[in-house]
Amino acid sequence: MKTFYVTTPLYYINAQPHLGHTYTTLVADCLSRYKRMRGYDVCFLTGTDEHGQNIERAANTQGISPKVLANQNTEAYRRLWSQFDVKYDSFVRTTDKHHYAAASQIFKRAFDNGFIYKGEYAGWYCIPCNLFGPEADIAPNCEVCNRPTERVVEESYFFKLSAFQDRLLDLYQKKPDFINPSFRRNEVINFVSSGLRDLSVSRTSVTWGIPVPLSGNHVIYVWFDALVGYLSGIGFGDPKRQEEFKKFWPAQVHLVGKDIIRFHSVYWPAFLLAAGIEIPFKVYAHGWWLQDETKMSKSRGNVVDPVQLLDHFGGDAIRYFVLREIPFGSDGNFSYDALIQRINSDLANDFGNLVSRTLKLVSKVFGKTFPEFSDLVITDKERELQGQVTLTIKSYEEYMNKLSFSKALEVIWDLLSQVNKYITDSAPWKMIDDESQRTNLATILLTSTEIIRIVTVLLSPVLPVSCSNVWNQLGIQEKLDQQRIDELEWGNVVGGCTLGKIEPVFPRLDKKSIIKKLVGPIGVNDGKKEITFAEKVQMPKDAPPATESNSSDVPRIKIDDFMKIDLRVGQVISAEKVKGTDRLLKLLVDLGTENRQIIAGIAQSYKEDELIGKKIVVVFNLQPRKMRGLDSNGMLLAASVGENEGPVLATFLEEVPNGARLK
Ligand code: ME8
Repeated sequence: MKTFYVTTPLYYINAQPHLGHTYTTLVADCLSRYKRMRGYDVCFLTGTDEHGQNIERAANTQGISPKVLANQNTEAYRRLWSQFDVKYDSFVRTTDKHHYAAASQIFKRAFDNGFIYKGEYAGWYCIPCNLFGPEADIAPNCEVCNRPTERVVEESYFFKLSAFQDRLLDLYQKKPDFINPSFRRNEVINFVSSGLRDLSVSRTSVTWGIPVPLSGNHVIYVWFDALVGYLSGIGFGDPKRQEEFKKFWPAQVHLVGKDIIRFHSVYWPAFLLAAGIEIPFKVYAHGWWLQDETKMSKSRGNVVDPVQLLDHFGGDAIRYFVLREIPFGSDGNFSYDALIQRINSDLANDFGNLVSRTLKLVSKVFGKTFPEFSDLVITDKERELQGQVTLTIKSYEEYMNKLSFSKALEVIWDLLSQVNKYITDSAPWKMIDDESQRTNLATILLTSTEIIRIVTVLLSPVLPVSCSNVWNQLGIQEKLDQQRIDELEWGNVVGGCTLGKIEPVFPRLDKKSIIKKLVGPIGVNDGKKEITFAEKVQMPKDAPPATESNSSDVPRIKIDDFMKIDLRVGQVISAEKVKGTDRLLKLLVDLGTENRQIIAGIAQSYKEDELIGKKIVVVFNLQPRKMRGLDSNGMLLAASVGENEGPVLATFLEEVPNGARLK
């Protein structure tokens, strides 16, 4: 049996999963269901990346151990995948015991083969992305997330990435299919051609990680650790699972977002080559889901919450939307308008309505059981549709094999539109009472039902729950997930089957009422552009003049400068006096995606109890600093109103979600 091994990234657990993570996982689920239906022995791996400084810090702030935090947060991912009916075969956590063994082994192999040496790292580091920054005198912002990097000077093991430049270029040359989509290949080739620096692959200032097998006080660099998850998740490092590893490695495809293509197409093959392990066949980097044209990400606070999408629209509709709406590989803007439009038009009208009007007519004319007709009148119209079905299956497979999900769905919808037209043109409902039209009527209904059967099989990787519902309505005894797409062909399969309960598969949504419900929990407006902070908080007409200086004296900054400051809504969870000071309070603030400790000089104006629950404005991307020996991670905004008065906190007149960005 042919095998197929597909992976998603192992997601960081420092925040809740959002639509972006959900997207990659849904794609992997759809692809692996499709491959199973093509007869492959599939392994679909997902998991969580649980080590690193950001987790260590978040746990410290919350006063719990990193492992406890990891246990809590990895559950959010598992729960979400089960709610979306995602059927993965392996879920790897980088804190799994056998993963420790695997990562140590790969590190040791690379060392023994002469590709790891000891040195000192002095440079910049982005803690949330676990990415080293370029050489610079002042802290550069991270090239991936644009947040400020931090200075790191410490002893480190280095991986001789520079030794792999030629072998990597040779790989891209000999296996042009390794990096996908093809336009990403050139980016990677340019990066590698411009010269590779050796990579620091251990840290001494972090303790939450896998110990370097050669030295007690180093832990393995998080990316080295996490990438090995693709091996440990299928048994590498576990003597009892060697067969499984041999069966599935090398992976057919690593699905990733374009943000992490370099790690997968440069570092990962180099690590594998250094350890003497075969490299995967393909890395596919898809585009980003955007909100207001910027990447949806926890750090920007503009994420769409998949749990709320599930509550309002159901898993299948979301699966269909994300796969259909943007071509795999490109970026796309998320909008509720587009989502509701797809549900109502494609799912409820074109597919759902075809199923219910066909099956209702069948049951009205023939009762519960499809007759086994032998004397259908096949005309040119039916022959044309049969030909169309054959072509659709072929194109669908071609597109699915290329991971062009949107195109694969488009060809199915072309077929649906033809069969809908066929029914409308033939008007079978006019034939119900005319005995002389019985055979014609049967031909039309069986043709339509047959196409529904085939489309249901083709759509089942994308719409597993709804297709299984349609399958039950068709009353076919064989199981849907045992259907083989490559064996699908036209035939009177439904003859003799007894219909199940006929009910709408995709009820239409009332846009107005759904938007009304969404305004509350998800915080959207009616599909128009988001209301900006400036529009929301208008200055009253009789506002006093600015006290600091006249507006003409104040040097102006450009909007780009302002946009560098990331302001977020926070909510105070706890507050206590910093010992030995009159002015400072130690606050724990909920920022939606994380809780942070902030030391603020507001004790003169506010008692601790008064602050609990208060919504405030936090400078989110300020470098953490120490105040009176305590970590302060962010800053509150407050107005200074006079020399003898304490500061007045900026807050909100209306309810705002924690973590919302101010702009
Ligand atoms: O990078 N649009 O984890 P991560 C589309 N732990 N996809 C998105 C997205 C968006 N706006 N935002 C995130 C890591 N994703 C590492 C991976 S692998 C060995 C280690 C998806 O939690 C996309 O797949 O930051 C992206 O590459 C991944 O989530 C990043 O997840």
